[in-house]
Amino acid sequence: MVFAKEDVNYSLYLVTDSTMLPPGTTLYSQVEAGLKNGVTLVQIREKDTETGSFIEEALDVQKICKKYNVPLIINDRIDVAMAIDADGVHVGQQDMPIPMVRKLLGPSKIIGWSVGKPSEVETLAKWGPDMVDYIGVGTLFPTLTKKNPKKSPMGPQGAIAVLDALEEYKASWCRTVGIGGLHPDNIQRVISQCVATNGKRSLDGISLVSDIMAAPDACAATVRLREMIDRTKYQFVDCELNESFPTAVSIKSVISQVSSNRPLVQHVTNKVHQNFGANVTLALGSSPIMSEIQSEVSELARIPNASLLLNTGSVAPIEMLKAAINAYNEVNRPITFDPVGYSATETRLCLNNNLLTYGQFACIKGNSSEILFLAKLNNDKMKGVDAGSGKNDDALLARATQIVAFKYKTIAVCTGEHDFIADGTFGGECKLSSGTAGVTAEGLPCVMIENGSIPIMGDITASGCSLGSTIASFVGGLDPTGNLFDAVVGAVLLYKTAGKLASTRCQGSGSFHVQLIDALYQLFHENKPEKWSASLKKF
Ligand code: 3NM
Ligand code: MG
Repeated sequence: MVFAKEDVNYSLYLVTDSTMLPPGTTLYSQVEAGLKNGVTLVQIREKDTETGSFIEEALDVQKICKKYNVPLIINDRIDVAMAIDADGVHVGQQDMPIPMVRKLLGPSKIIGWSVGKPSEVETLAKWGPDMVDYIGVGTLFPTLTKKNPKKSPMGPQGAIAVLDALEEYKASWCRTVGIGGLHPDNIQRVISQCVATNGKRSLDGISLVSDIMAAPDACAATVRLREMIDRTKYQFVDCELNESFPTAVSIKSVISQVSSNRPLVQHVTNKVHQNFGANVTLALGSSPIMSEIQSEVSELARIPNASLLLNTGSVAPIEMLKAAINAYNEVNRPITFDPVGYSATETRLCLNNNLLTYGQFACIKGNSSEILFLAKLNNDKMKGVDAGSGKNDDALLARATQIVAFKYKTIAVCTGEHDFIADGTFGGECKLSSGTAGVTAEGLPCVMIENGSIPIMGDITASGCSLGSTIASFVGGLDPTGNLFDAVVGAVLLYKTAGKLASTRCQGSGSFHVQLIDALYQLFHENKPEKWSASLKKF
């Protein structure tokens, strides 16, 4: 095959294994099913096959690859690769040294190397651009495919370290594929999270064995993978920081948009919040729907101005939550995420982390303890800083909010005595899969709402959760050109002002409940943010 090495498409790289074929399939039928549906590169990997049979098999696979104009790589066996004139080889750390492989194969063949740590990148960088063309970065997750694993799973953080090393050692020529335990339930997060810290490179592709080779329907499996990879494709966006801060005028405009767009706010939330959250949503001219039915999430997400509130105090099954995230992300409708009790138990930590890596959120809202945990600032510095304590370290909370905004490319909200809101979306431009050039967390716009605490808020149920309903209404009601930061800041300001107003009008916690809804209704319909008591300070 004649092809230019730099044109090789690494996006979906199939590695074969003839020991896991389901009944009724052959190595060839599985490879062809893959090629027909979007596999862009094939590697024959046979660990227990005699040379003669290996060559026969390789020649047959080569014919299929040629039909689809896709390069064929041979694992480990340089002799086999040379004998059949394959397009390249892939070798591991314990196999033939790369300079020898290159000498045998010549300059035009593709050479791939298995890499698990930054020091190996340093080595390949020293060799320069004529040696290694791509690396298999792994093992990412546990896998049963590799019979004698020598490495333990590195996770996305390990892959990021390898990508950072490629940047550090300036190995710009070297392409990358992730490998090991990759399946549809983790591929999106792998693609979107495995990005060098400077935002300048991501994985060039996904490499896998069992998800296609062991699939009873390899066509369907490949279509699914292809669609997922194309949808999550990383783009390097040289984001410019948007320095415009919300004002009474911009918030007024948000409220007008919400009024005329009347968003549908799907709540997946805890039982205690359901009724109050529905009433808060109605007070804001929006329609609540409290649905946890997995089969209808796609339809709901497609309703004009749909918005999803995911509050993980809920008991909805994880599959439903993932389906909902997927459905809203797919049509680019906003999700407000409220990781209730983020790290209170192992179960919640695991659930919330799983969801956080699964999709893109317009807003992540938490109390100070949740946000500090999310920002991983929950060490000694955190002592004395929790949702209830009066004296919070403003600088620390602002920093944590910025880190969460940056890390998840979202609008992060940290509630407490003072509220902090940071914009990690670069004016709504930046997607999870986008790079952020030289911008760091500290550089993100951040505001503080100084209104003092409203103690009676803590005496009713679901007051924090209903701020989530308010944010979800506002982000759902925005026009397509509307500004997310304005919407979230507007929602928090409105909620705080309403809380203050209600606390002066009520006679106790029972009437506070009622007064809060009245105040939200009144302030929303009056739409005079210039008069609100809660005020904004740039941080
Ligand atoms: N190499 P599956 S992991 C062939 O870490 C291979 O270098 C790995 O199989 C490495 O997609 C692996 O079925 C097996 O998990 C990947
Ligand atoms: Mg090997």
